[in-house]
Amino acid sequence: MSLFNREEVIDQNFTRWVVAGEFPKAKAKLYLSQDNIQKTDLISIFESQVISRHIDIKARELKDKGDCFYTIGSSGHEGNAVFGRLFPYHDMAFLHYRSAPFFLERSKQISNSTPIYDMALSFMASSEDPISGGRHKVIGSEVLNIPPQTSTIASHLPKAVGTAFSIDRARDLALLESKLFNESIVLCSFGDASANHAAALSAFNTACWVSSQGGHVPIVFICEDNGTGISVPTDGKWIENNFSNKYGMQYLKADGLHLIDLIVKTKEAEKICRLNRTPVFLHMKTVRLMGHAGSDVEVGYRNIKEIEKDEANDPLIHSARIMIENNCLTNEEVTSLYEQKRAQVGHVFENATSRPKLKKVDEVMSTIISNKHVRTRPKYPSNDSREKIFGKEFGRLKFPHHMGKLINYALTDILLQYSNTVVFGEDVAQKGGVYHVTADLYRQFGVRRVFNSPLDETSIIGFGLGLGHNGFVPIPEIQFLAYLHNAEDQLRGEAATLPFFSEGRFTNPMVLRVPGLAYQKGFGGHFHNDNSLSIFRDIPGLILAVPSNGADAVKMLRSSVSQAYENGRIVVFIEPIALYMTRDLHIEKDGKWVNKYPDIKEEIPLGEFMTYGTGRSLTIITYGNGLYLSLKAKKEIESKSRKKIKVIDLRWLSPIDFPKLIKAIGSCKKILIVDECRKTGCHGEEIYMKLDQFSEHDLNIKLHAAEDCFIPLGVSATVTLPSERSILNNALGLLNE
Ligand SMILES: Cc1ncc(C[n+]2csc(CCOP(=O)(O)OP(=O)(O)O)c2C)c(N)n1
Repeated sequence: MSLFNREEVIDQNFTRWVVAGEFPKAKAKLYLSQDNIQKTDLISIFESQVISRHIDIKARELKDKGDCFYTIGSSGHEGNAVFGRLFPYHDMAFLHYRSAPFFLERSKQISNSTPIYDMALSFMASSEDPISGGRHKVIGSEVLNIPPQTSTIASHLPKAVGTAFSIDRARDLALLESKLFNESIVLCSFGDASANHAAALSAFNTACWVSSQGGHVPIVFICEDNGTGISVPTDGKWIENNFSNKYGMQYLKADGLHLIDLIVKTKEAEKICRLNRTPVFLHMKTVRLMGHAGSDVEVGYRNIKEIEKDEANDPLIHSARIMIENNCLTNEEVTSLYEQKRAQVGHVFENATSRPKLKKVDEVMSTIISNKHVRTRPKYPSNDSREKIFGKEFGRLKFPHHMGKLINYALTDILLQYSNTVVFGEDVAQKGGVYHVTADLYRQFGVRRVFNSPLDETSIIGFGLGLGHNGFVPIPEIQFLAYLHNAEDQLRGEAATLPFFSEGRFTNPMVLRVPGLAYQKGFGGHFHNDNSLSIFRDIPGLILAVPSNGADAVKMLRSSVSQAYENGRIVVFIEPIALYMTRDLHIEKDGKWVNKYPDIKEEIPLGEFMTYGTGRSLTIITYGNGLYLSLKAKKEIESKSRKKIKVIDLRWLSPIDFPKLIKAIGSCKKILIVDECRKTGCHGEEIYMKLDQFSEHDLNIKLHAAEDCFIPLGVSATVTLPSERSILNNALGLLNE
């Protein structure tokens, strides 16, 4: 037997010890009579544990042959089969990657399930894999209420909290779109090392924060503590010391090697959580067998004695002992079951090796934007109901207003039309947001629809994702663009990948409002004037909206919500702060930057841009503040050059319809891209590159973007940015070439 081939050692130990009746001692003597546990429960759980073990062994064998691609196993974590048995499948489960036993056991709750084959297809990355369609080895299932998770640790915790919160909120609002039952709870499992992660701490904190204020967050956090994170040990008492006294969350400890203890503690955790609707932390102590994952060689960092000690505490051997002690199975029946399941798994996995894979670019990419649950949007609200909700403001809709006010009106109509929308974020409720864009919404719609979040961006986006899992269309706000970076993994790692890895079975409908960009007058400073959108440039499937004026903002916000509602899309809606209160364009009191509130049916479809002017000497392509400044400069450019130009406002930075853009440029050969964001990584770079590549004409393109610098304070705040003057100079330069 090889020092490196621990699966063979573990496999042989099992049969040898069961035949010889040599079992490790239990920490506590517990019997079936405890808590009315049924033999059928134990046998079923044990069977799932055995199947999971054989899946690990077989997957490794197939990986060596090159048939199987990703083998992060569940060995040592077989205790989680208990959770699969005890929690009904309508409790949504956000799972740790070592949850095969859970999945196998939960599958038994529904008829006609084929979990071994489903998992085999996933291991083999076959296009027939019923969850990811061959895109990743994930544990997930729509019917079992298990959103698929890849292996970014802890990133699923914030959204699990959001889903937990959504359950009672959906009940209180009588939400028709709600997917979970009123009595449902949420499960969320993770490893001991993952419990240190900022995303995890954010989730625990938010769950407790909400709960301590009387809010309902029915979630069982399950920490599967195997004492190590890859090669870094977790101190034996760390998890208990850290979480046993957390305000707002009850802590329970269970022995992951002892099915009966685990069943008793799990039932207790479930009862507390389901009845009290409060968070519970269930700490399952266990071991990790066969190293971390496929290529990991545990002897490289762990003493062989320690490895053997864990192997002697194999949960399967403990479970076998419990089966025999409680007259559920005899020694022979245990070994016979073990071999039967080996044969079954072997057969199913071998069959799956020949199943088709994704081979073409289009096939792989077809699920980036996908949604299997298309909805038809609700009817427009009646004028009577609008009048009621707007109150005295209703009569003022016909007057011109600045962008901040118009977005506020649009949010009112949206909350009225879509009863599953909620607005939340830092200071958005009573205060109405830093810039009053959410003013009055709290009063109009109440705390259940408009609420303040804890000061934690990860939780805000995570909450949004979680609410989306249960029928809501969340409209969260990140207070300033710079702070989105604190939470960007929730967008790029979690939200954007979900339809891709689930073939649209799960989506993240959401409109994330983000006030941002620079040019705030008399108020510089980096964090309130962040001028970089590059984070959004490379996230496949994300919609990025940047309106430049109030009327556009209203119409684009409506399209954004309908994209989220009908198509399950994630939209990031950037609101240029500097233009919130802007009223005039050329001279004081010209009122050229205020608009009347657009008719309730008006929208701007995705990708549709706006052209100002018809000149062909020069085209300025821009967006946001860049449009405002370019239009300011346009008159002087035309009078100084005696040539006519046009200015294109992109409005949507993702997607950009390049064929249409090239058509709009027409025969014009000189292009000035005005991008208010930092040169490196700005959208202007992409526009430059694609125009150059796709246009049939030989274009003379210039990118005029902000310097690669942060925004300083006070009067220096605009020094590094494109200005009316610099746009004028660049335009004249191009026109004179
Ligand atoms: C955010 C993130 N950082 C690092 C990793 C790499 N990584 C994968 S698993 C793992 C250890 C996790 O340990 P633990 O949470 O204890 O779970 P276990 O694997 O022991 O079950 C690490 C560091 C990751 N997947 N995600």
